[in-house]
Amino acid sequence: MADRLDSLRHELLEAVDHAPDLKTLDEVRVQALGKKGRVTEVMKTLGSLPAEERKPFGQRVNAVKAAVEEAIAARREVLEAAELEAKLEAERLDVTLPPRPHPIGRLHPVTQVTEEITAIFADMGFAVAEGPDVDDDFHNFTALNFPPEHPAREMHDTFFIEGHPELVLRTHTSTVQIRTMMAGPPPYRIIAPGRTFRCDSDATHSPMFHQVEGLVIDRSTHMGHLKGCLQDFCEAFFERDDVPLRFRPSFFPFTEPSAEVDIGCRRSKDELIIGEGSDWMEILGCGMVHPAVLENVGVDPDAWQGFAFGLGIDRMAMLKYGIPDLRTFFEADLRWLKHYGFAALDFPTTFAGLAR
Ligand code: 2U9
Repeated sequence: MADRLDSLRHELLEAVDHAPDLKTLDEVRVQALGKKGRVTEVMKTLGSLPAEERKPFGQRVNAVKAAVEEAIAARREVLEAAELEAKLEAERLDVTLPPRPHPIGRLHPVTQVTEEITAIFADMGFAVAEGPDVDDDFHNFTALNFPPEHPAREMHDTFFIEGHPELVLRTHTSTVQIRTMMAGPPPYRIIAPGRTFRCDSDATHSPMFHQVEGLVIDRSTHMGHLKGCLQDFCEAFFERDDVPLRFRPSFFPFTEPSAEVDIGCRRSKDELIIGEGSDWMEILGCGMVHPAVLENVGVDPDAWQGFAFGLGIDRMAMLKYGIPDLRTFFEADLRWLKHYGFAALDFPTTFAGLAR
């Protein structure tokens, strides 16, 4: 009997050590230790032995069982490591490979135009700043000099967060300028591109849309700098010299004086040409930052001044690339994206061309 037990132990340990993979190892485990396994079967013979032999024999069978269990655990560790190694080897990714010559993915026009606008302002020395889509009443309204009863604060214009009456989906990216100014001392020269939200939906309004806003604050920046900056921007963006711009007086709570900017254009039956002709079209808003706003963020309005502007990215994309319906922007239609999308990896630069 003792010999049989020794050879069983030897046989089982051999099988464990030679199991080529985890599946075979598990089969060996079942054959050895399962309900009808070899060790289990030997254990069942215990009852038929004379009483004095039961204890020592039982101890020896248990020792075989423990040795097999230990060998299985050790072998499992080795096999698991080998399987992981093989998997890593098979799924190896060379991130230094060049891109496919004809990538099928396209950039959404909103992404393209955001990158174009960013490239132009980056060349003028603006940094890009970002902030959260969900912000509070203070950053979205109060700090920007909106009076408490201002209609923009109403339920039908602004999305509020259920259960959090002080939180809103930002209605403009001006929240980012407020955060930037509160985070450190002037001067500031930033643009803030990003998603914005207003309770409005028709052919020309989407409840989610995109804006770029800009802010320049230093000791002596004036309205002339604002006009020059926006003139240069429009010429770079529409890729032509001498675009006619018209500044019309307007009103925003956060700027004083404020202006809306029209660009010269020609409207014919089924065409719109930007940058020439005798018609006008509104493209952006701007003004000198209201002293009350500077005060609200702890910047001394007697020492610092400057301008801000805002424009709608979606609308700029429609104008520049002749996309007729805003609603198609967010339908995630692959045929639309194939038609209006842009090649990835062709980064817009002001020297090599914005869109290719
Ligand atoms: C601070 C101070 C002033 C940002 C400005 C506009 C004018 C403007 C609209 C353009 C089209 C929004 O997307 S749109 O509907 N924006 O007309 N935005 S001045 O002024 C600021 C911003 C931040 C601290």
